[in-house]
Amino acid sequence: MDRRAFLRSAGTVALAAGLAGCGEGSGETGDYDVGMTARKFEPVSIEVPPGATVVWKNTSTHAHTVTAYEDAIPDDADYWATGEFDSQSAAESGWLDGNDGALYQGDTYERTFETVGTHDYFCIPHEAGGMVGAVVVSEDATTDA
Ligand SMILES: [Cu+2]
Repeated sequence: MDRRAFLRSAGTVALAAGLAGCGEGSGETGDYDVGMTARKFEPVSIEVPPGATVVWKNTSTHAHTVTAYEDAIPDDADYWATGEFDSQSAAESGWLDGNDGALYQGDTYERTFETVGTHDYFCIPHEAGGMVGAVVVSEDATTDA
């Protein structure tokens, strides 16, 4: 099988799996909370109650990261990022070294948020293009993620 035929059949499998996933009742927003277009998190900001798990999904064909701003998360919150890095500088180095922490098309990342406050984050390769987002953890949040 040549590469193109392989990609075509792989795409078909992915699509079939996606359709099979529909209707299994994981909520009104489908199987994720925050999608990623070519250059943007969608929605940019999401508000959740403490203890909620937020699921990101790369809904584009571009590689992205979900990387917390070390200085823009609550002081008592643990650092978080795709690739499970423990600091922003480690995440940025990992990306430069070999795209560590990348989410490719269809990949998901999830994180449970316990600490009330605003957790700002960005996508390493697209930060300059404005690909940033926020998880706002609030006791007043009415919708569970
Ligand atoms: Cu990106």
